[in-house]
Amino acid sequence: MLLLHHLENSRSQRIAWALELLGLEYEVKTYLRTPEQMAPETLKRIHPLGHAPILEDDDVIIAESGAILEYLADEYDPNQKLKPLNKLERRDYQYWLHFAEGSFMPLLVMTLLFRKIPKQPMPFFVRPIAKAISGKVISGFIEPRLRDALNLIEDHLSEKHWFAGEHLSGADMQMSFPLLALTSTLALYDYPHIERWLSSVTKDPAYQRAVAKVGEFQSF
Ligand SMILES: N[C@@H](CCC(=O)N[C@@H](CS)C(=O)NCC(=O)O)C(=O)O
Repeated sequence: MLLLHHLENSRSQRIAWALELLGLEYEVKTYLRTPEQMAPETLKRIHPLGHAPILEDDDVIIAESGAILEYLADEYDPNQKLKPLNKLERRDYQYWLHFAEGSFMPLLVMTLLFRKIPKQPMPFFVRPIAKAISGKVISGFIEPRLRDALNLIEDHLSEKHWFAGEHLSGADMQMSFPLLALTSTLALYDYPHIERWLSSVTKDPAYQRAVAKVGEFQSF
């Protein structure tokens, strides 16, 4: 039996999308975030890091969304719904599958953390300094890299309908979380191909079924 350990408002949505696309039967166990927005300690009983998503397949436990997508593609994808169809698609599939968590998500997580720093409790005279340092890191380090990443994605999607080519794949699932998360804080008007791709994502029937089951991502 497939069991998706799902943390509310999180990356686990992409795994529900994959499970729906493959037409698999699965159950969802939903965990609520703590007041600090962390995963609850109970998730550590399933995997030592206690991060979502985690997929349980009888006695197999898999963490890391990219690894889960690869597992589903290896074990449950005889009709190549998640997998790339040819060698060329495979190159793009692998690149974007890894880029999503390896290069893109760290920029979003850093932005979130540096935005939070000046809001933490601290002596009043330290706050302007914390604000200035955080602002400098965001504008000097993170934002230029984020722009480069968005330009790279926009260029790619100006030539391909989906990340791996002309058909939906696990690479789109991996890229969906950071791009959906970004739309909650940044208008993507300057990136019409990313907007077009996001609209294809949200219209996908399997995506809609997944959202109906595990909820829509709210904000980052
Ligand atoms: N690279 C991992 C990241 C896992 C991760 O950080 N998940 C977040 C949810 S979006 C989480 O569990 N956060 C709660 C916490 O860190 O306490 C993946 O793609 O699965």
